[in-house]
Amino acid sequence: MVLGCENVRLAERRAPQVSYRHGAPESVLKEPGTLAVFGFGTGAVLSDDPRWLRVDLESFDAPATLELWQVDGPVTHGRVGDLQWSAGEGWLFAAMTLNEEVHGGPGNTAASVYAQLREFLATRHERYVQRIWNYLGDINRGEGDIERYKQFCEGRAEGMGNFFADGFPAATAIGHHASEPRLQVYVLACDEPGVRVENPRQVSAWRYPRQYGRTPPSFARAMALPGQDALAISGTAAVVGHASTHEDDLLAQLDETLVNLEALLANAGMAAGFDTQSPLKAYVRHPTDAPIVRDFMQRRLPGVPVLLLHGDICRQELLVEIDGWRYA
Ligand code: 3EB
Repeated sequence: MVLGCENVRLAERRAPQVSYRHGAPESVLKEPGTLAVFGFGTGAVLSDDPRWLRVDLESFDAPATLELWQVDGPVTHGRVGDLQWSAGEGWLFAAMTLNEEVHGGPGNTAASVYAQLREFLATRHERYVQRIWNYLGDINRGEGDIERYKQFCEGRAEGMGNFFADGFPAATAIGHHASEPRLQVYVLACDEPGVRVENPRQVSAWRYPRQYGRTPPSFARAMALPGQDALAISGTAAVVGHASTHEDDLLAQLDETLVNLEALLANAGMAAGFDTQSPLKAYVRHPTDAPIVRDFMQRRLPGVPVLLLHGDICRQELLVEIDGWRYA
């Protein structure tokens, strides 16, 4: 008997497919292989499904866009305390949304979220965190070391403990404008480690000098996912070396950000450019800048799916930040 392809199929790792779509969350959640579905802002529905997350950032897009993470097999899901999770094909989604009023400010809340995530991950095969998103309110409030972002960085590092001793995952940290002071953190993890990628144009965040806070930010610039078929790109802004560039110049910041993104792709050994399979997010500080950012992205990255979100970047002088995915 000749073995068919299905009999000799190699257990090859495939990254979750990330895409944007218009539609009803309930129908997307019914599709096989749906690991996670994200809605954005107050207009998004609430659902008890642990795979559904309403993100505290408003979208500039109408009609509202959903973000989907899909894997090639069955998905299980559940809740543990304040944590929601789903898993399938070696991949894991987990999310926590905690109210800072209950947990004592951005630092303590971050420490609590990260400690709980770490404890949960220790119970799972999928304990290799690839990518983390952090959304907190009023991210730039407070001067110097007490700026809320810097408090968050301290609490995050404390909550992480030595869990990321081998290196930090890729990440994004953005300020939201929700009425409640919620900290939202969600992760993509896998049962195999990925490969961290830094940007040769930028000082690694964990080596930022003292002026950016007592505890430098804990993230890698990107992560090549296990299977090497996708790059998860961290929040990327107009930072060169460790310094912000082009203060108050939106278009120059966008140009510099694209140069940074291309440098990351090159350093990951990937071909240049983004395409219809590379969903990106652009976080825009001032709503009045949104049409300019949309126009820039359409001109410079034609055909690339871009979700425009209202979010504050963690340095006051930065007006825009981009993150996303690039498939090989
Ligand atoms: C920067 O390059 C911009 O604290 O997790 C980007 C991505 C930024 C992630 C984080 C912060 C974080 O430093 C800020």
